[in-house]
Amino acid sequence: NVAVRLVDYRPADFLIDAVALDISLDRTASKVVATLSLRRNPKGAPGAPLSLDGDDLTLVGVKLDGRPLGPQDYTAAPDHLLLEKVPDGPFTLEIETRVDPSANTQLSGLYRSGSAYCTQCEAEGFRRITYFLDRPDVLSVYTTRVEGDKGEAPILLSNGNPVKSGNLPDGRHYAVWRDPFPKPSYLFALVGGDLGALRDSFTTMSGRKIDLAIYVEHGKEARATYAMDALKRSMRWDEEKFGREYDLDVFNIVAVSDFNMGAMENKGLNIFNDKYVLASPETATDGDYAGIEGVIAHEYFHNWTGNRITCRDWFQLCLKEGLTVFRDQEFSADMRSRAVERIGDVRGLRLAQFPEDGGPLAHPVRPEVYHEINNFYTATVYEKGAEIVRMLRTLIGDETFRRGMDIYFERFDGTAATVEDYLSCFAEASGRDLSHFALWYSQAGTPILSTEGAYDPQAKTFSLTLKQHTPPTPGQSEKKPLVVPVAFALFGENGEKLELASPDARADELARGLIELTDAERKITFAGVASRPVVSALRGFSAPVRLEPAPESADLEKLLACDDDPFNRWQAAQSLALRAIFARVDAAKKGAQTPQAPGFIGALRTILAGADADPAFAAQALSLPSEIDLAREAGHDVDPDVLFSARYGLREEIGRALGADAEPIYRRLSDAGPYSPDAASAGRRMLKALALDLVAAGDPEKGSALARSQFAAAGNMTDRLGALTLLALLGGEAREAAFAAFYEQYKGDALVLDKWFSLQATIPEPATTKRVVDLMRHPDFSLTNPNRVRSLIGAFSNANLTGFHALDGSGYDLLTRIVLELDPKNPQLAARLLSALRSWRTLEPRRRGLIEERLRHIAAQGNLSPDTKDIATRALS
Ligand code: BAL
Ligand code: ZN
Repeated sequence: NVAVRLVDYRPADFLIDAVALDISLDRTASKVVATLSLRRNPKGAPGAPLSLDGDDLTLVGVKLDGRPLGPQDYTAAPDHLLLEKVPDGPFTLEIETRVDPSANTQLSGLYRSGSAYCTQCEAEGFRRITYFLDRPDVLSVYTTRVEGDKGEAPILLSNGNPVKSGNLPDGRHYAVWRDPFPKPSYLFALVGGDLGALRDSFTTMSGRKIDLAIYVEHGKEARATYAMDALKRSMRWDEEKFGREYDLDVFNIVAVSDFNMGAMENKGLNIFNDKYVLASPETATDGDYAGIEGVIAHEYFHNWTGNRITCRDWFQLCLKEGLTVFRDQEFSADMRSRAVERIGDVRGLRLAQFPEDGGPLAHPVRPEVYHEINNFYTATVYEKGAEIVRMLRTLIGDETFRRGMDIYFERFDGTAATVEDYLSCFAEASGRDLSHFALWYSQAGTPILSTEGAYDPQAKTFSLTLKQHTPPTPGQSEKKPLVVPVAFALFGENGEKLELASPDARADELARGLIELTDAERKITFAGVASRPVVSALRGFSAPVRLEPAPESADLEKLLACDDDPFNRWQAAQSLALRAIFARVDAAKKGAQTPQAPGFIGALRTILAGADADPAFAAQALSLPSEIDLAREAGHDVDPDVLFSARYGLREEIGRALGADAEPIYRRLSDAGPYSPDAASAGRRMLKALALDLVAAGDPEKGSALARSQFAAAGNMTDRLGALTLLALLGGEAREAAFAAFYEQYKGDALVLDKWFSLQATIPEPATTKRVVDLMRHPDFSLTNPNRVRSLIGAFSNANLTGFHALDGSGYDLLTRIVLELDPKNPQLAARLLSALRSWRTLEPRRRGLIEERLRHIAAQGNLSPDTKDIATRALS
């Protein structure tokens, strides 16, 4: 693939005002007739030929203003249709193509999932249905007639409102849909199938009644109840928080089981991976419920941030994705515990985005070049993109942020916008120059923030020096200081929060406890400080940076006890845990005696004692950083086995000390009533699982007995899977028996079986590679279903640090084999799996060498897809 560059952006030479699609569904030869109302774009190149995008298309015929064209009038290939001469005035072009949905294993364009027909057009799937100007800045009004067999596809859906439907000869029927809102082709969708529906309605703030439906496999309608509830809450929330009302008469969601992404925001017809729709207490965990709520909200919120205002080009992807992630995070924070939500979001950012930013795949939130756009649906664009929006709100304040959003909706509705357009609204609302802030969009890499305090007991002053620097990333060796909002507070000897007075900070900075660091360094001297204070910096994780080094342990223990910012209380516990684990790592490397961590364990005991006040928070604070967290924090020469031993050892030390305190908590929480997915109940279950883990860490036999009875008696999937997770770790006969029983119970349920595959793939022991290989031969394993592939291979390579990185290279061989086998079938999925190797340079030399060999082997394959080639090449760069 050639490089596409932001600087090369040019408006399209033609506009397509209206599209009339007539699609006749057939399993192997669906007929597509697209009638495009075209005219020259006044902003395009005068006299330019008409060049339409295609991908794997079979052309049947072309008509211009109703007149059939001959081959002398155009050049056609599977990937383009070129008309050198077209009228200067408006004209229509009718294009007939054939597509084979059954052969479409890429799951992009029109394909089959089970017995249903469905589409996925973002980013460039529409060109696999018809020739088109398949770019997000060409906005058209669509009318879609879908025709299908009445038995095979009684449900025929597309974007917009239903216009008419009727019967046809030969057992066929049709439906016509019209979407009055101009949209880019990537938002087109179509579904045909025999599906059940859960129906409801929503009355908007102006009193319009919207018909809602969620289409699922027959018999699973009840499992969409929670998704429907989340949808209605999302609709209300967007009205209340952003003044955004829904605009069509219907809103449809369809759940399919074969889907590359989580879900897709097609106008009025969201198509979802069924993982983010279907839930019942017996089949879904609390995490699944939270995921459904978040993704339903995310796709719904796209109606305004993404659909009504879309992106000018794919470089602006964060404009819709970062903003919409921010909106769904805020929604979940309002629906659940704000503090726990923030902790979860930051954990997610550190898990997925920090490694991206710190490795060879690093790219700015708004990239400047790509070879394959599908590889830029990344944690950087999404999650760091959301953090930028959050920082903007932090800097200008909630009210001004809302005013800026209002301006954005007002001014750019119906357009394809840019990051500059977006920022201009907030510059106007706040009166601030945001040009320096905008650097967050173009500079890659995670900044490192350090704080240094100096107390002067004579002068009663405390000087705080903040410094920032960003390590180089591929293609960006020189980094500039960014605008970093540092939320902070000082705590006195008795844990009291100090009033802030300093000539070195603006009054509003002192009043808000928010320092704006805009240079590489800033020193602020606070006056009237009676004793050496403790600094709580980066409260609420006010910027996506690494704070290094963490405060001294005594200060962390104090923050854990007195900080009124729950995020930083949690962070203090994490930092103490990291210190205790890395002390063990250092001792192991030197062959020294294993250090104990009495201070840390004392702090955990206090959290456990007060856990009832906020069980979800306590569970988060008591959870040790994962091995993946440890590898990231170590940053170089990572030996997964050493990290595993150190973490496991500390877990045992904590278990021996706190198991007796944890057991009564576990028993008390086991008496919960019927399952409810609400956040408070989920928090209690989270604490219960944590308490059980503590008991098992100190006394594995007792833990195993409790886990076995919980597994057998569980009334919901959260408890059952929690018990199975512990049994999987403890090993032995009990583990195998539990896995067998679980399979027997759920063998007909794909989403639950995904959990069964995943959990086995993440057992941290050398035999797991063989288990994964065996599971690939299991009758329920299939390379054609992305959820199944992710559940086994994705989980193994991303979430099993010791197993995947086994020193014999067997994990790397397995991934290489699967990526190469999958690549011709589903390149997006293959490329995504391969990106598990993105942090290879942080490993110790032997593993680094093994991975490099495999990456070079993959990159050298002659017929690699652009997707996989791009990841392999960049990973080696
Ligand atoms: N636009 C792709 C799926 C999503 O981010 O909502
Ligand atoms: Zn999105």
